[in-house]
Amino acid sequence: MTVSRRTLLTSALAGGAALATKSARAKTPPDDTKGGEPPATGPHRVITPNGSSLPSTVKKGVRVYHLRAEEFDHEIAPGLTIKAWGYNQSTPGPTIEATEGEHVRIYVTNKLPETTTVHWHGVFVPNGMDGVAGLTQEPIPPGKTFKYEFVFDRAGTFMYHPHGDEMTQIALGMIGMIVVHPRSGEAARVRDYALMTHEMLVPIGAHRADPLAMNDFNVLTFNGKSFPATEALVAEVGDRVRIRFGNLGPMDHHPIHFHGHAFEVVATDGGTVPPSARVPETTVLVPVGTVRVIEFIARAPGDWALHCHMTHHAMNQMGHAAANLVGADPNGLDAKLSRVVPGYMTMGHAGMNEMSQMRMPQPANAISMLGGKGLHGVIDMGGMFTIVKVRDRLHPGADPGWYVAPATPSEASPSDLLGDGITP
Ligand SMILES: [Cu+2]
Repeated sequence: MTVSRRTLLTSALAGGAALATKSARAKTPPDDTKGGEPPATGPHRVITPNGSSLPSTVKKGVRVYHLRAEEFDHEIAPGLTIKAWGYNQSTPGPTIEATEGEHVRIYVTNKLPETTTVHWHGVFVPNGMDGVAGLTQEPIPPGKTFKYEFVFDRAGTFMYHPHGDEMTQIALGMIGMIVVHPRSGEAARVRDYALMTHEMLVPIGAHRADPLAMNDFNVLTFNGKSFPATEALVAEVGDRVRIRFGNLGPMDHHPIHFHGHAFEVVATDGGTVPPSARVPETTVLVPVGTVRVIEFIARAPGDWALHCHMTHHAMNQMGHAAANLVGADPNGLDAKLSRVVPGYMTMGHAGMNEMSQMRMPQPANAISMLGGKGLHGVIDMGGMFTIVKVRDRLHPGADPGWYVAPATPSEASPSDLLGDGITP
């Protein structure tokens, strides 16, 4: 589990960038097409762990973007690479960032074998730009490039996805987030993160998610990655941290739980939650088709888990059809099967933790029970699980490593037990 250099650098810069851009907002952005090649740039202030923001250029006061809908190889975690559909070789697609009031033009090139569209979920667009195949537009044929044009008339967190054969296209990974920054800037320095949840059913050994799946999803992701491939989020004690959760998975709502802190839901894809309506939470339910934006102050140093609280959503590619062996005595079975399968050992009779500990040989292209390595041994979590690394001070460019706690649980001594009247 490492934090990439890029994440740390962008995290460290995020606060400063938010302040620096504060004064330069209300005017039309300068036309960066003058003087040769336009720089690939944009109002990048959100960190998309394991992802990126979509580059843009400004032409005559209009911010211009280009999305390419296409198939590509995508690694969920080391050991599992799938044929995904997404945008610009990425699932989720790159985060689209803009500033409130900006006029934008978004080109969409369809490199898929079937038609597609893009719907701007939560954005108030003119009806003709709403991206619903058949209802508001002709679908984009394979090989063609269509353009969408509208104004981001309010700040907020929104999403984008196809609205034509969405069952197939979303199932294979066609989702993305939109962040529109307020023209007035941020009231305070904030570490701003975007995390999209997704779920797929990838049969063991297969290279493609099953678009017909309605349950038994076995690949659960934050920004297209399953733990231990999820990049950690970082913050310094005292920092205001914002996490924008978006769920464009096919079926499941995700109760996302954060350790060691309480937070408030400050916004949804519908707008800002009035302060009087906010309540302290440690888990936020992010239903399908919604955004939930949380904010908290990083209160204590540590490696704090952030994960879906549905236990099957924080694991990797378990076969849900496996027999329940918890509590079974497999000794006789092991002995008999060892005659035909040397070294055979029934797994799972003392719970599932042993399976991540043993590092069982895997079938090709599968991450069943892939766990992470932690300071105290194997982390037998997977799927929709990541870590928020809070430190007193972060050093830009340096991996914060594992947090070494001053105290962890240790075995009780006989005098502890006696003194406190505990009989094991
Ligand atoms: Cu979940």
